[in-house]
Amino acid sequence: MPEYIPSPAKWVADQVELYERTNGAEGTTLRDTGMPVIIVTNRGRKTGAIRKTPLMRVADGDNYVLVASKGGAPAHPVWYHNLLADPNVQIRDRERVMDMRVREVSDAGERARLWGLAVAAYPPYADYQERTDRTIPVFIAEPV
Ligand code: F42
Repeated sequence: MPEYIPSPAKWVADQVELYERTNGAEGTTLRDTGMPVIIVTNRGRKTGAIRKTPLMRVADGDNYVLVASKGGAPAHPVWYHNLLADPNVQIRDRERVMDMRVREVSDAGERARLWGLAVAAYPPYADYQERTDRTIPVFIAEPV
């Protein structure tokens, strides 16, 4: 069984720990914003290790929209490359853990619709996109 390597960012690793330990009863929002968070379990593309990445919860029916914003940083988050290498993930949404498959959204119309859902769920995404000239990647995660 591959090992789980926690995020080097303590606040992130701590949120994952609290979220999972309480089976989604606690740690389910972005700090005190009240905005819901999911956890995407993905496979490290170099280490093969289990990585757990909290993201804002953006639902599209039974699907989830995953936004590789990283606060508008100049480079994509590392998990972006993990998802491209292995699209099979698990998503925890509070007490529910679901096997999902992700694909990066490239169709302009689909991306515009999903970006609209993302910004509605978490308005700072719009500021993040302003902050960087990279196009923030969007994935759709669909139940397998
Ligand atoms: N990040 C977002 O991009 N979008 C969000 O909506 C979002 C919401 C959110 C809510 C709560 C919370 O606690 C965090 C949130 N984050 C959000 C932050 C998110 O969880 C990630 O921390 C952030 O996006 C950065 O992702 P990252 O994958 O770049 O993380 C870095 C810091 C990291 O973990 N680096 C590891 C390291 O050791 O430096 C390596 C991780 C890794 O996957 N390594 C791969 C492997 O093989 O194991 C190798 C990958 C490679 O190609 O090098």
